[in-house]
Amino acid sequence: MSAAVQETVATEWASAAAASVVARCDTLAALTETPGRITRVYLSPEHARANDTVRAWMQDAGLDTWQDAAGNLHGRVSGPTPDAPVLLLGSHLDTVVDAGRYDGVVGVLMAVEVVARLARDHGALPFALEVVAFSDEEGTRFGKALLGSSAVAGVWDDAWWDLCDADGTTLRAAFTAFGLDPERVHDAAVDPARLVGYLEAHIEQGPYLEQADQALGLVTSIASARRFTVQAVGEARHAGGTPYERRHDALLAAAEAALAVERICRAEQHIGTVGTMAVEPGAVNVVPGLATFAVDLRGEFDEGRDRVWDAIVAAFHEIGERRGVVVTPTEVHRAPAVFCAPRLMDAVRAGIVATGEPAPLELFSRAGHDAMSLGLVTDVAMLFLRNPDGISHHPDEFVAAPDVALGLDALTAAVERLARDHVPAGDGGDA
Ligand code: HGY
Ligand code: MN
Ligand code: MN
Repeated sequence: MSAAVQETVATEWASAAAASVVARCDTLAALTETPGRITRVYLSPEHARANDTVRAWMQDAGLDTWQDAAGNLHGRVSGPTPDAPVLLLGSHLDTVVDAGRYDGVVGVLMAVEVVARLARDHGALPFALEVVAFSDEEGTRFGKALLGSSAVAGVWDDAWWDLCDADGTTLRAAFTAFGLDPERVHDAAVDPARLVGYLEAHIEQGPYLEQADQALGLVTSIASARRFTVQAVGEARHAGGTPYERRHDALLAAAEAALAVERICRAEQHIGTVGTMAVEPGAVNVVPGLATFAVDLRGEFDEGRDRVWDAIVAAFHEIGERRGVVVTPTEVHRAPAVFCAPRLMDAVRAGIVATGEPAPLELFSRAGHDAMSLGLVTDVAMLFLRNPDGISHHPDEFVAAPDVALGLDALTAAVERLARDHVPAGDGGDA
């Protein structure tokens, strides 16, 4: 993939740091459960190895490190006093199945570089800087996304312990096997009163920065999301002897339902995807009796998302009635739209402009991010990096090192701006 045409030139530090970030993304790409593909899920041996690898890099950079009670990795540079407020930066180290190598990872590694530079070159900032490498943003293993950042945000729900992975292992069992204590998970929660806010750099996972010929973008809000597992229960029958009028074909009902998701979402300018489908009994000469599929639904606002979901459920009901198949959705994940904080957006926008880039494209993130969890308890903002052709959740996912370099300069300048404008809590500030 050719690097994007770059007008603005990053600093020498940023160019060197970007080369290291990209090389380290390659190193982490090798920590996978499936050689030749990148798959690294929550509470897996690969999760542990990724934490070990990034912990060493954090320590080399002079950060104090620890793993929290939910398996997230933290690296911190202290503030002027032990009770100084904390600015969080970071992203996630887990991946989808057969993932790209930059989703989440590049944001974690950029945060480490920026924090190390500011600690080295800046002396005491008015707040501590803490990088969080979240352990489960995707929800690949247990279906529920944002588990790691939910724990840090203090919104972990103990009802999740019975979630199961594809092998039937519960979240509780996997947690314990990883060496974590389920009874202590709530210890991972930060005190929102001590937070200055949360900044996350991430690839766009969409085509709009490339279309605008811009290296960096500013996120306005993050998609409102809901995820469902849907069961279509029909009747397994002989593929030869069963006339069509006597069939209750679960696969065909599910197929119609998947097309209904696309039709309704396109008509309503929302985003719905059926990403998995399993059929039973799964024999060439048996009419399928059971189909199980997943729906990922997103929108800019919660109200619109929920209205679209109601229309989808009505379509499922009509299909089921007509085919004599019972179609039952079960919600497994819900995250409200999160709106970035103007105060932090101003800092990120100023950071981008300080690199010499024009005022950035401001866009709504169709992808979910850990900032959705943190946005429940503190101010958040996100810096997007140009992601050629918007390819993501795919091995061809790419980000050009010069764009990473500009992102490093912009993120550094954004933190410097927050430091300059920081008003201590006692003087009317908010952290
Ligand atoms: O699914 C998403 O939007 C994110 O990549 N987890
Ligand atoms: Mn992702
Ligand atoms: Mn991501």
